[in-house]
Amino acid sequence: MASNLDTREAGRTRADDHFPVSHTGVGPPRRAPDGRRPLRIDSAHEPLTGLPRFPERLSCEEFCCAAYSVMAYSRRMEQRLLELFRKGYVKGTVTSSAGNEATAVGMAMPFRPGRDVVSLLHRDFASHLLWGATPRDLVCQYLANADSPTHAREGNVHHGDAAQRRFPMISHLGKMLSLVVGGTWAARNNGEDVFGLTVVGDGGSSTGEFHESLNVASVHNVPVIFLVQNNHYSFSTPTADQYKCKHLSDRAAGYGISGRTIDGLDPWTVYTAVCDALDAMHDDPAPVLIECMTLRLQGHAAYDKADYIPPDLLRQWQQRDPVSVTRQRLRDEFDVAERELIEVEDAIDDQINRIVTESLKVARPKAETHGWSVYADSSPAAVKPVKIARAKNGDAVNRALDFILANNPESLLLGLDVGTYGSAFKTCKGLLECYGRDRVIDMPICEPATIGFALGASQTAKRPIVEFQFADFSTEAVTQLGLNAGTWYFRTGEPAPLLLRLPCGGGLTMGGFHSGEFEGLWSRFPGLKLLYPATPQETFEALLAGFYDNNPCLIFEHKLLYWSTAGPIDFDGNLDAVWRPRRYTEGSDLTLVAVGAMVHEAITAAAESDRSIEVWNPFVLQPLQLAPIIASVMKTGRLMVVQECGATQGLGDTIISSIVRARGDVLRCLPKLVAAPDVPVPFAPELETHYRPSAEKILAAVTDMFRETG
Ligand SMILES: Cc1ncc(C[n+]2csc(CCOP(=O)(O)OP(=O)(O)O)c2C)c(N)n1
Ligand SMILES: [Mg+2]
Repeated sequence: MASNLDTREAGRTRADDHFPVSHTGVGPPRRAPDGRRPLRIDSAHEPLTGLPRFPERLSCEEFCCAAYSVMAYSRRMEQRLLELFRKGYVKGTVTSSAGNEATAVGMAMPFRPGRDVVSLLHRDFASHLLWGATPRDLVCQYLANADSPTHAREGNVHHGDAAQRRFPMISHLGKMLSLVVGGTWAARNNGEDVFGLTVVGDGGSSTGEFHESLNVASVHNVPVIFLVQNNHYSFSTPTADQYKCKHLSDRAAGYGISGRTIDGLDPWTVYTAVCDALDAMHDDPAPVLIECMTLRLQGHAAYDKADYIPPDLLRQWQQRDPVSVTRQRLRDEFDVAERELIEVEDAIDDQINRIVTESLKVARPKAETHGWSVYADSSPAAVKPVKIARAKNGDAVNRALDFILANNPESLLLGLDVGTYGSAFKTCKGLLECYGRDRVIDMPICEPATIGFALGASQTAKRPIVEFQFADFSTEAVTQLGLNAGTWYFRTGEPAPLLLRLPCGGGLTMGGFHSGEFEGLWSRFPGLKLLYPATPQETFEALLAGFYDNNPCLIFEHKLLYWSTAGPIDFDGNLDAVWRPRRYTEGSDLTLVAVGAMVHEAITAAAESDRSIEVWNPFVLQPLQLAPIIASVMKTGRLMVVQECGATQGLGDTIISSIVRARGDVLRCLPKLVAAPDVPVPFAPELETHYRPSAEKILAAVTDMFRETG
């Protein structure tokens, strides 16, 4: 699949793009033949990705020399970005790494870019350089110009290179941790010797997903370093208001893993701790928690003067500035001459000047020619035909999952109780026995981290399927699914093939927390596709089409239909043809549109009515495809939509307004929406029956419609 962010190829190999640290290119950057140290700028402009990585280790001198130039580069570049922000060239804001550079360099240096999996944070400018970003990329990203690596679709720190396993962060703290766990797990499951690094601040460590991700990584033995950058503040909130334990690394015990707190102001300490952790994880795959005590020498972001930090404390911190301290160490311990350091710093400044001057000349993005699609292409595909004489909806789910798992070794099924129990509604029965625990995986109760895990795995060559035990619990994962997975392709240019299964709907006396549908909620997120089948044939088709699509696809499976509706399955294998509305009856008086279990109520109503009613199911709820239904309305001149949920919760009003906006002129009367009242699904059967629309209520609405208009 070609990336839509094609600037990755454009202009990135030019010498100026590369970070100016030289080394001999083979082995550690020991002194070059001419006696120069690795911190010297080389006119050949070797990329930083050439530095020796795990399992090699640099000596303290080699490391400190290389580390200082990256730290100085980061500091100077960010100062420049702040200037550009104040002049209005940089958009958004700048969250300075000042005080965090030692940690950012020490933690990133041992890893292998393009192989290990990482997600970096907003104070990790130096780590991006070490992980393959070019300074020019980063400047263009901040300027949001036409060469921005995110095509100016995202700003400042929200960048990375998903294809190279450097997952771009979203703002929501804690949300990238589980992606690294999933990406690392998947790559290792594919036989790769891979590790993960994921970063969180002292503030971010209070999020639920910090806990969820550590727990999942521990349960599944995923060798990821969870690195906490504890800089004493979360925006204006000091750590005293953030947590009560002595060290955040103390929490490791709760996950049965090792944890330590180290001095994050000394790059060598961080480097050796990370190398030691990699050695340990190599022998015994398990996550490790490392808390680096760092500083934030400036406000949270460009707009923040940090006047809530006591001035004395800030002065003490400035004495410990890791860039100055490391510089001094080079002079004191390794006899680096002041002249040599100045030469390096001047060369850094020269390069930054050149890059900034050039980047300011880059064109602004053009809205007219911008590729606006939120969806990755899915090449037309066909699978072998399938015929099943008779199946219930629940069987159709089971057979479709079996088909997918049997024919796609990269597929895996995740969820609560999907393994041994065969899922709460038994739709996954027998799959564990056939495909094993590596492919049918019972997860801890953590919907957000499960979606994050699946999204990460989708970036390292898996095609995950996730079952929410009930659609109601999908609300737990709104950020991960709606904002992270849904926007993934738009932001990164990489597809995020995920199949999400949502057993939904009422009629089973399960009350407000186990009976919701939620297609209205999920339709609010661009980048997701929604399918709502109503028959075994449609269920089978929807699951296959959703699986083979390159985007996150949500399949609504009405629970009431699982074991109450039966029919044949005869699928010719044409996946493209699946994406269309379905018609059940032909008619000339009224177009009756229904989704989910309401399809069956609508079919019953049509059969009992003395009017000629054409019943349709849009089936594809996002992106809505209404052309055949509009054609039907042009024939009948009347439109009624039925949905099981409350009027403001579903897509009925959207369907009506889309049709009216397209061909309202053909309507002989006002369209009608038959929906539940706008209340939570009530529990008692008498109340729920009253709440849910039914064939009788549809018939009454049909009678009203014709009585009113003739
Ligand atoms: C879930 C969430 N809530 C609120 C914010 C707004 N926010 C952005 S950064 C930040 C402070 C983060 O502090 P910390 O995790 O300690 O990282 P630091 O900025 O100190 O490096 C906050 C509250 C957010 N990004 N995500
Ligand atoms: Mg902090």
